[in-house]
Amino acid sequence: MSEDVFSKVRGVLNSIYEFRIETTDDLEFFRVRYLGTKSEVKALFGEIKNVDNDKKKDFGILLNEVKQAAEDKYASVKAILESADGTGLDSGLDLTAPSEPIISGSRHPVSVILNQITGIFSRIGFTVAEEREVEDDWHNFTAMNTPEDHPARDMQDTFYLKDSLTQLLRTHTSSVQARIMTTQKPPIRIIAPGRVYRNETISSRSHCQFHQVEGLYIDEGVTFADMKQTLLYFAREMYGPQTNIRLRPSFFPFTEPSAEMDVYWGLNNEDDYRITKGTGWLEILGCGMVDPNVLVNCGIDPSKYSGFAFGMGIERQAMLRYKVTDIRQFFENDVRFLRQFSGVI
Ligand code: 2U9
Repeated sequence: MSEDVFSKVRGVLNSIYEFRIETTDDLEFFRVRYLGTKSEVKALFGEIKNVDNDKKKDFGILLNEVKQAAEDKYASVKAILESADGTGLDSGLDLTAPSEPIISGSRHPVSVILNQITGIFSRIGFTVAEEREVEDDWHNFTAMNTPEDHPARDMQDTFYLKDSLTQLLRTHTSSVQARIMTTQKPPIRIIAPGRVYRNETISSRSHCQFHQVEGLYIDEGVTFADMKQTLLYFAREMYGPQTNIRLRPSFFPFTEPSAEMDVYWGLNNEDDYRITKGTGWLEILGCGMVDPNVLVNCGIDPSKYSGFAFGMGIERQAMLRYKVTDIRQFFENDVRFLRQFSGVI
C-alpha cells in the first residue's frame, strides 16, 4: 500500500517539473493545480494515513520536497513574467523558437586525403612516423644519395635557413625515413606524411609548400613484386576496387630501379582528356627499390636487407578528388573554399 502512495507522490513531482508555463494563464493554472486549497499537493497530504508507520517520516520529507518544488517554480516563473524590462514570457519572447544553427568547422581537404592514405597503409601494418620540418642537409640530401652538385641542393630550389649552409626546410619527407633507419633495425615499415618546402615560383599548379606521404618497407627478401602488390592494393583502396595500374621506368637518386605509377582514370569526358593528356592514365606516385647506397649511408647492410619506397604529393590527389584547379586555394584559408568541405571526414 505504502509503495503505491510513494509512486503517486513521485508522479506529481515529475508533473511539476514537466509543466510548461508560457503565459500568465498557464501560471494561474499551475497555481490552482499544485498550490491551491484543492491542489494535487494538498490531496497528497491527505494520503499520509495510508502510509505504514515506519515510513511516515520519509513520506513527510518527500511531500515537503514536492511542495517546495511547486512553490519555487511558481515564484521563479512569476518573476520572469512580471519582469519590468519587458523580457517576460508574455512580452513575445518565444522560448520554443529553434536556436541559431551552430556552424561547425570542417576538415581541411588535405587532411582528409592524408588521413585516408595513412589509414589505407596502416591497415597493412605501416606505422606513421613524424619528424622535424627544419632539417640538416645530411638527412635531407646526403643520406638520400643526392650528390653535392645535384640541382635540388641549389639555393634556387631549396630554402636554407638564413646564413646557414646546412640547415634547410625539408624538401621531402625522406629525411624522416633517414632518421628512422639510422636509429632502428629492420624490419621497418613506415609511412611519413608531412609538409615539405621547395623554392618554386607559386602558380596555380605549384607552390613553395605542399604535403607528401612517403612509404618505406625494409626487411630481408623484400622484392619489386612486393612493392607492386602493395601499391596495387593502395590504388584499389583509394580509387576503387576495379582500378588498374601501370609502372613506367623512371629515375630518383634514392631508388634503383625507380618507377612512376599511373592509375587508369578513364576517358569519359573532356576533363578526363585534359587531366590525363588524352591517355586515360594518370600519374599518382613515384616508387622504387631503395638504393643500396641509401641503406649503407643509414647503417643497414644491403647484402642482408632490401626494401622499397614510394612518395606522393597530397595536394595533387586532393585536386583530382575535389576538382580543385588552383593549388593556392589549399593555403589561403578562405572560408568560402573551406566551408565546401563541411561534413567531409
Ligand atoms: C628512403 C629511400 C627512398 C621515396 C620516393 C618518390 C619515389 C617520388 C615524389 C612524388 C611526388 C615527390 O611529392 S612529390 O613531388 N616522390 O616520386 N619518393 S621514391 O623514396 C625513398 C624514401 C626514403 C630511405
